[in-house]
Amino acid sequence: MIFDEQYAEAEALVKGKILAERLVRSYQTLGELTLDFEGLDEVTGYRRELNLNDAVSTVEMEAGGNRVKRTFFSSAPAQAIVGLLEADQRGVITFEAELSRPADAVVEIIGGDEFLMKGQATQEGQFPGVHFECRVGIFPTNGTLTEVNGKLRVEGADSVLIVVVAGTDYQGREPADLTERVLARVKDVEFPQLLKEHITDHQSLFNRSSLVLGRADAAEVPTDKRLERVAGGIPDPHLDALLYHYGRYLLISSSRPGTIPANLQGIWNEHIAAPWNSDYHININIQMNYWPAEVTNLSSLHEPFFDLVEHIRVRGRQTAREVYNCGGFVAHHTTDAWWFTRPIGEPQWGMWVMGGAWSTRHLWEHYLYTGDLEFLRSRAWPAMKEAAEFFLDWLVEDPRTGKLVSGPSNSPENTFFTSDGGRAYLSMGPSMDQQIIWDLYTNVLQAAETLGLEDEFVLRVRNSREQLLGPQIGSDGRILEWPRELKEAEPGHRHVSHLFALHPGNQFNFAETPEFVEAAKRVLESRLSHGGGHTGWSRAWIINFYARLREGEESYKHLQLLFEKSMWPNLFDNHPPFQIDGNFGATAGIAEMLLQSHADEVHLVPALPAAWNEGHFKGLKARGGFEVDLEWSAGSLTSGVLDVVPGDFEDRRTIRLRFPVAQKLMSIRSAGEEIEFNSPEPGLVDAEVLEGNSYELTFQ
Ligand code: FUC
Repeated sequence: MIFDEQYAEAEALVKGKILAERLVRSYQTLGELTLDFEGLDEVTGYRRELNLNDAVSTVEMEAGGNRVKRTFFSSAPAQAIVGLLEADQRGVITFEAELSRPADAVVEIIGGDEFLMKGQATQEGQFPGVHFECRVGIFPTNGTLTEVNGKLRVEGADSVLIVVVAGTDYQGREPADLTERVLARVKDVEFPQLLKEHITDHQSLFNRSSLVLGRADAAEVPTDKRLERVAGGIPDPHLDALLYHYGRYLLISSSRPGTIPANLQGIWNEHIAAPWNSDYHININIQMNYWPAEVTNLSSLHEPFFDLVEHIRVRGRQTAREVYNCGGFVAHHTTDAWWFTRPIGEPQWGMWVMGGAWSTRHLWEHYLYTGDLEFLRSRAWPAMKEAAEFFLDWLVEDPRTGKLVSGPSNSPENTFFTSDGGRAYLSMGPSMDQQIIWDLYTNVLQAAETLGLEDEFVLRVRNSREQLLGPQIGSDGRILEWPRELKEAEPGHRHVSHLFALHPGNQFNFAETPEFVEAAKRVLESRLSHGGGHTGWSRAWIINFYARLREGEESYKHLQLLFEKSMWPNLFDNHPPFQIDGNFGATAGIAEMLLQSHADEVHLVPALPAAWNEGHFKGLKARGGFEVDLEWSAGSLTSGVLDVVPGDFEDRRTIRLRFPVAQKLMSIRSAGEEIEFNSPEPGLVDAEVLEGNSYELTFQ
């Protein structure tokens, strides 16, 4: 029907025969702990801080002649949220504590100093979900602790330790056992010890990379004021670097191995029925969450996303068979902690079979950065192979051209006008599908070569890739979003799906496909001139696109617009509402402006804006097993360090370095010895380097 332009009929059929009802179960907040203080009527010198180096939050103020301090942190080693309330005089801390939840919970006080909350999550009384349990210990030093109307009242304490622990029976865990054990252990450890363990753990990840821009004293100004200034056109490079570090802090705090991945709100969802269920949208959002993982040196935090891919493979295999009679596995535009893979909702978003395939590229990227052959063999390859198997069955020949196309499918959430003036979503061969499949096939072929595999499957992938409908450029010089030139109903749409091949893919690149790079730029100009980039994550993607186009000033402009239009005063990204993908996307974008490695070369400062004229970074990762530190001044590189990190790459590897053409690489030294290198053209150097060695670079 779609080949015959019977769009409305095709959509009705898809709705009636393919799309299921909404299946998503909301990720919910656990509850709320309220501390209602007395003696704080007149407060001066209020200061609230989140220290990213320590991952410790403090509040300080003067109240009633006292200096009051509250310290809170969420500790991975202790598996608890720990707080300490202090004052500089003894016996002055008085407050009432209450633990509550809007639904599905019972709270009691046990042992005189502990809240115990128990319940089972539901969605308005239906769909019983996990059982949960939360314990909050209130442990004052001196003073009194009494129970008043279901609250705990602390009076005249010197200091108070607060410990929050929680657990659920998700995946067969035992919440009661867990919370009791954790709380008993934590309350016997001294606060300084808990703090030290927490900081050591956090810094083992956080300190792997750093970025210094602007002046440190900029941080004296409160963040809300800094945002106002940026909105008023005054750049604050130190804030740009802060956003980089904040994204890493957020990933460290929401995505540890063994947990489920960071969702639409990371873990910071405050609702029972959250916007978009605080779920796992796999039509860009979760991928964006994990864009910074490898490049900013937090590879291990990528794990929960790999686990998600393994989970959706199980049900996705069944979906592929039952819904489409295809092999392999398939997942659609969204999933949740129960890993459903069926197409749901409306054709505009639901009829899209690419969610699983796009996710598998993250496993491949992990290999490219780490060189972990065992990971490639045992985890990445099976997932990529199974994703590709689906498309070998799914693709059909376009009767007009003989090309293989994917469909019926949407170009995520965008609409086009049909020739009779109607609106439609579904086409055969929307560009994003074609690009994701090309990307998957290409990665599969490279992985097969690396693993020395050559069989019937590899041959079929190679042939299918040959026959795949490729990118097309329209009469106005833009990459087409759909398989034929169709007028967009929303020309400023937030998804810029047809530029997947520019970023995060690499099918469009300066060396091999300059005409597509140029046509991609036209797409961005058009989208933006119609109001594109209006959601936080969309803006963050644009920062990345312009970085790939090597246009630092444009990337920077959109970074500033992100601050201006799409950010809360605590620097949470605002879709609106709060949605964390824009934070992670911005962190990745900043990294992409400073270092790229998607085109078989390590490109130093590919998109450095004038506002970042002075600066240095440490610990950014490049594909092929490299770690890079760089320093620049007056907009020119001065020096750097290239570490050739251990992995299963070749011990002796050739690296191609690209840097601004106006500059010259003067020397590469390892252990004081000069290394010879070739410079095929200005701004390009080829050198042979050895695994395990560290190389100092000097520029002029
Ligand atoms: C995608 C986007 C929306 C939103 C939702 C959670 O579908 O189109 O803007 O971010 O995910």
